[in-house]
Amino acid sequence: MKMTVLFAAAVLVTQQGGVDPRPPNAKDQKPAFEAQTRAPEHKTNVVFDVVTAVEGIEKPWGLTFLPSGKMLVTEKAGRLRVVAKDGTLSPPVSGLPAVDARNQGGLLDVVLHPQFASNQLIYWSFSEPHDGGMTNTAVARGTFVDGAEPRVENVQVIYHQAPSMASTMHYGSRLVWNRDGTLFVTQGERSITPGRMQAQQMDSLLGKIVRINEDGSIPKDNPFVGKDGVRPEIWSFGHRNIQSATLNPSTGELWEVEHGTRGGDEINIARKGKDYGWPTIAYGIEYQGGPITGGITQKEGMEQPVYYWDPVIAPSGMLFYTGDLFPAWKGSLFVGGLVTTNLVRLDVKDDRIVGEERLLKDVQPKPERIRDVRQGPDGAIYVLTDNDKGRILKLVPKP
Ligand SMILES: [Ca+2]
Repeated sequence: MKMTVLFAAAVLVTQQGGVDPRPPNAKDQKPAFEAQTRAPEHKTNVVFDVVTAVEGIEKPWGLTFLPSGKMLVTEKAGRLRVVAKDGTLSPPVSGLPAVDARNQGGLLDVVLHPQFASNQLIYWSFSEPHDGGMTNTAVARGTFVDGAEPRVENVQVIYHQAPSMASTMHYGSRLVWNRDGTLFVTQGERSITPGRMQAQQMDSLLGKIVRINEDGSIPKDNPFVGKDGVRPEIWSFGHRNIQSATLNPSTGELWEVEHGTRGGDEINIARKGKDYGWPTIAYGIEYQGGPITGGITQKEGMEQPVYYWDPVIAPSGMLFYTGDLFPAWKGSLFVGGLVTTNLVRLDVKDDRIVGEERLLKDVQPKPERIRDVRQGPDGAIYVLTDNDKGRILKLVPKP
């Protein structure tokens, strides 16, 4: 009996391919093109050490590097902290507006302005509280003042996702600077059905990636500027919940990974004015089982994901590696896995995924959900773990 089960499992893995031995949730769905899912496993066999750079950070969410060699790290509960080179955490940076930290909400991403060295501006995203438990994703900026009691000054909330919803889920959000100096804000559709149904509705900012200027104004060359009934902030639409995004350094395009339901996490290249399909088309099935919307995965006029996972990884954090410390990983795309508690490495060729590898599978103590992944100025890979006593792990080559 045991032999039979093992044999059956082995056959299944062979048929399905890819790194994940689990069967798909949507057994009858077919990818739109070869290797759109379950790309062949590609082990790079890079030998590296995992160093705990910092520990004791409560539910860290976003991480960025200051020119001084220090780091800024957000804690979901609403605290921003400065991490000294020796790993000590500052008191919370004062001056940030309140967040609604229920459920998936809180203080989320943090980035420096491209000219931070001269203007000391930092930007962060968060879930903004309103009366009656209504919330929305928002983006603020402020002048960062370091010191024994660090603070932000001249704080302005430059973007509010609208409408606010009575939901504590699917806020997105990552902040990514475009090469032209505009800022992409990736968002979610707030999970509840009335939110989900707005992801392709153009008078709503739910389920959209928006593109704004550094002061929150609208770039004149946004795709829907001047169109009646369409929010001019919109860059792309039909998204579910995007917690991973970065520019592809070789093309300058915005890559993102969004959470699907059971079996629909997907990588997209978010292009100007395009419709990414949610909730009309989707891979996977509903959480409670059964088809999503009409149960279709393709439709004319809607973009196909570059890649999808069924079962899901629950993605958060994203990085194209460009450093010199790991030559074998140059050009690799890294994505954090919350559910899979590992770091996903992908081989990218001509805007397609051609190989997959799972790293950090053996990091103790388990489980260590991966919330963010960044490249440090030293070329090391930094990983945030999503725990009450979260850590910043640093991947360095073994000496
Ligand atoms: Ca999609």
